[in-house]
Amino acid sequence: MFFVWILLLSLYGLRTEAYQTLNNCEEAKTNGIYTIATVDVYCENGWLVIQRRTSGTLAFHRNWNDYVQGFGSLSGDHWLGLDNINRLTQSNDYQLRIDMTDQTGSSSYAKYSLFKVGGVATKYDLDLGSFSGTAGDSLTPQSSIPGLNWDYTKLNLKGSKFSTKDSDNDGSSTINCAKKWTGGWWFNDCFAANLNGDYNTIGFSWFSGGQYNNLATSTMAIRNDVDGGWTSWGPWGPCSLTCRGGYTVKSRTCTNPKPAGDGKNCPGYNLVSDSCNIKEC
Ligand SMILES: [Ca+2]
Repeated sequence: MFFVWILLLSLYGLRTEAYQTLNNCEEAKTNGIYTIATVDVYCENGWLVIQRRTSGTLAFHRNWNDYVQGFGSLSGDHWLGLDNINRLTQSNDYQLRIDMTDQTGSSSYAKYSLFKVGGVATKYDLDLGSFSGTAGDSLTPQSSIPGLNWDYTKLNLKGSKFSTKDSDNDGSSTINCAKKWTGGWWFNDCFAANLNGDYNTIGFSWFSGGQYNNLATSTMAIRNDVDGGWTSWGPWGPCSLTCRGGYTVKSRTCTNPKPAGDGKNCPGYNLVSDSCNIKEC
C-alpha cells in the first residue's frame, strides 16, 4: 500500500500542466497561457506572442537546437521555438506585429500582412507580406535605405533561411551573420533589423532614421489573418464573417459616402457590401 501511494504521488508530480485550448488568441478572455494547435502559447490582447524581450537577462545567443525548440518563460521573456512557429503559421494565415522601444524610450511598431515560417527541410525560411507601421520597413526594404550604405536587396529578409552561430544558412558567403551579430535570425547579408542579437549591441536593433537603433524591448506577436488588410479601409464598417458552402466569406459595408485614404469609393450612396476575402472553412 505504501508503494502505491508513492507511485500515485510520483505520477501526480510528473503530470504536466494543461492549459485551456483555443482556436486563436482572439478567443482568450484574459491575457495568459493557452494551447493553440497543440502549442502552449502566451496570448496578449488577442495576439499570440512568439518572442519577447524586456531586459538582457535571458541569453539569446544560442545554438540551433535551442532556437528550434524555444527557450525562456512563456509569461516572460522567451522565444517560442521554430518548430512551434512553423506548426502555427502552417495551420493558418497569420499576420505579424512587432512592438519595440529603443534605448531612448521611443516606441514604434511594424506590421506585416503575412507571416509564415517553413519547416526544418527549408531551414525555417521566412515569408512576409506587405509592411505597415511607424518603425519603417527594415525587414523587407523595398528601396535603398537612407543612411545605410548597403545594397537593400541584400538586407531583405523575405525568403531568408534561419541561421544560428552553429548553423550558417545566411546570404553572406564571407561571414557567419549569426555569429557576428550574436543571435539566431533570418539573415540575408546580413540585416537592417534583428531582434535576437545581444542586448546593447547592433545585434538587437532596428534601422530607422538613418541609423541602427539599439532596442530596449521587443515583442513579436502573430494573429489570425481574419482581419488582414482591413485597417487601411478605415471608413468602412466592420467585417462580418459567415460560413457558407464550405467557404468563409468576409464582407464589408461602407458607411461613409466619401471614404478618405485608400478606402474604396461608395458609388453614390452610403451603403454597399463587398466580398473581400474568401477561404475554405
Ligand atoms: Ca554565411
